[in-house]
Amino acid sequence: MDKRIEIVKGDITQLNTDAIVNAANSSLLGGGGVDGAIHRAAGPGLLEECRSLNGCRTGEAKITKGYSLKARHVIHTVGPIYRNGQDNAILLRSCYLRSLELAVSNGIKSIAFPSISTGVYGYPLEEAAMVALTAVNDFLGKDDTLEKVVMVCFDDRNLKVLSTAAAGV
Ligand code: AR6
Repeated sequence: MDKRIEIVKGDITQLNTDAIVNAANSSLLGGGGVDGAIHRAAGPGLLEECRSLNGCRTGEAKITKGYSLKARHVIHTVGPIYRNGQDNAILLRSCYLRSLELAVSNGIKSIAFPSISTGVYGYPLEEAAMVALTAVNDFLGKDDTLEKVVMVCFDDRNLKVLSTAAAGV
């Protein structure tokens, strides 16, 4: 696995990477989980800017400023709602790749991701961890501008699953 990938336990709203990624919904107008936490920590300016973006499709990403966050930018991506018979992995991989592309095109050097889709959207954590790490690792294999990609785990189980998956990437 690329040495620029770090797996940490914590609250993504507290990180001081150049950008943090939000696991949003297609409205981009806020919600629960990490989305709610990011909007609360960033303050009302974030929602105001999000209103001007006209939403975001599943698997795509949009960038805003970070407002009261330590991070200068928030990259909002919309993970798939996990369903049988849907290309869940392709959509989830796309969230990571589109977010990293946006980061690079905006001169961002460090970025932090939550475990997209693994909360309300029901993506099994083990499967999601493998998709996430593989996508980030593949991207970094072709990029020499990003300096750090932090995979933020909110709880012990998430940390254990991601660490185990990392051993196989
Ligand atoms: N820092 C890091 N990770 C967190 C934090 C935090 N502060 N809070 C939660 N997590 P979820 P989804 C983890 O449900 O499944 C929202 O309502 C959490 O433990 O936030 O992509 C949106 O508006 C889990 O591992 O996002 C959408 O409607 C991970 O973040 C919908 O939920 C993702 O859980 C998106 O669902």
